[in-house]
Amino acid sequence: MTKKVFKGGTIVTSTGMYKGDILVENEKITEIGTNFKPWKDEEVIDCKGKYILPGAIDAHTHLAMPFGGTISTDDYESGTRSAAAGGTTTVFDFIMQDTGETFPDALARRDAIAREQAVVDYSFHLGVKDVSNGIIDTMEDAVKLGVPSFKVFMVYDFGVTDGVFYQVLEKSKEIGALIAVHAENNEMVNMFTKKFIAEGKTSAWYHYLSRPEFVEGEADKRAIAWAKSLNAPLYIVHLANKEGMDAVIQARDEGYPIFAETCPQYLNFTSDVYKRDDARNFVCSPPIKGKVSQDALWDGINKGDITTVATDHCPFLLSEKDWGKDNFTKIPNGCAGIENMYPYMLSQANKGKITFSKAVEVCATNVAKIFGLDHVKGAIEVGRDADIVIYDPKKNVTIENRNMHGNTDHTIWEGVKIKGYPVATYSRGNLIFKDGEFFGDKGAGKFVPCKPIKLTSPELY
Ligand code: DUC
Ligand code: ZN
Ligand code: ZN
Repeated sequence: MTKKVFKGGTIVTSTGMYKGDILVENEKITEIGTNFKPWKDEEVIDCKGKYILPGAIDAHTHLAMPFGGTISTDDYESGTRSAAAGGTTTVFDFIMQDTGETFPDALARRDAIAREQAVVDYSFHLGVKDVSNGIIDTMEDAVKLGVPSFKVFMVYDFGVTDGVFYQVLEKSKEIGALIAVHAENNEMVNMFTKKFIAEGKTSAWYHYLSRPEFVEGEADKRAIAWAKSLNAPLYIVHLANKEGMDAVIQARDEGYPIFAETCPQYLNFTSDVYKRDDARNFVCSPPIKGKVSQDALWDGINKGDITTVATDHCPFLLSEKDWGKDNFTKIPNGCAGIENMYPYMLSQANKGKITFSKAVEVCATNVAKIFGLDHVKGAIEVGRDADIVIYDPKKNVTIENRNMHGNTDHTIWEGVKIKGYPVATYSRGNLIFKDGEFFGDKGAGKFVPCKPIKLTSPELY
């Protein structure tokens, strides 16, 4: 690869912004300085007036996932292409373990597909379904293979019992793993759902009402209580409610290694969307909550109590969403977001809601730290992969699905105005996206093995 120099831009880190030139050789950042003089064989990329950011790391996606009677619309190719177009250069996908399957087997099964398709680098979390017959011990083998994070669901037919959740939390401490949890109270969801359907209350508004704020908050508190009792680290995915946020803050103030992720859909929309004609397109779980929760999430981001922002990207086609137009239980749960997260968070920075450094911290740097890939990803630093995004703070974009790069036929982000936009994306120094055009290659993305995870305090070193 020719040497590349990114010249004259403003580099954004999780702690500040400064003017600097970046030298990239053999896929890595090898030097950062000022006023680099021309060598003779390098390509110079003029970044004057632009910001240079680390590519985002989306810690939460469901690509080609069998769910809700179908398969989520984006596979590893279209999902990672869409990611690249929005400045995301590493994607974590959730692997759903089959019953009886060991964790290394589940990993091999999905990696065989991702390896052929991904256009940006990727890693995995392993979804836990079955730990019987010694399968729990194979968690350690997955850690050794570079996948030290596991997810348990407290809801859905593939959710685990409280006992299994506790067992894997206990195991995680021993083997250097982190347990992520989808926290909602399953019994309550089932009870409300049955009641509303019996009463003929079938619109998408009742999806929201069947999972009211406390249904998530109560489950967050239970999950935190178990993690605290073991002093095990815990990562709450897609936190959307204030009660849970308060419980996370309290646990962190007490010194426990409890971490929370939220998603852009919870930051930009409120439960009012479930009253719209297209409400079913917003159906995801946990559902989008009210304004009080939304404010608490922004506050959590600004105060550092929310550690990461990720998408929960899990799109379905309009025709599939329509299955539930007369019965909310038939709507496949999930929305697209992989291309929108970084532009949205950076736009919020550009509008003054957060700092640019905060956007970089929660979308890239913290994700790399928490999941054990900060030796290669998550920051513009010498020695790390040259996953670089050039951002134009003056380019304004109104999101339209026809300009997105995934396989989905609609987006909940349609019409949302974004102030400033990523204009070029480099994956390990290779240009893969520029000014609306995609240049990446199917299969060019590589699996990134993560280091074992030992989080003993709420601080990320
Ligand atoms: N929630 C969703 O909305 N989709 C995918 C899985 C999940 O937990
Ligand atoms: Zn979930
Ligand atoms: Zn999810």
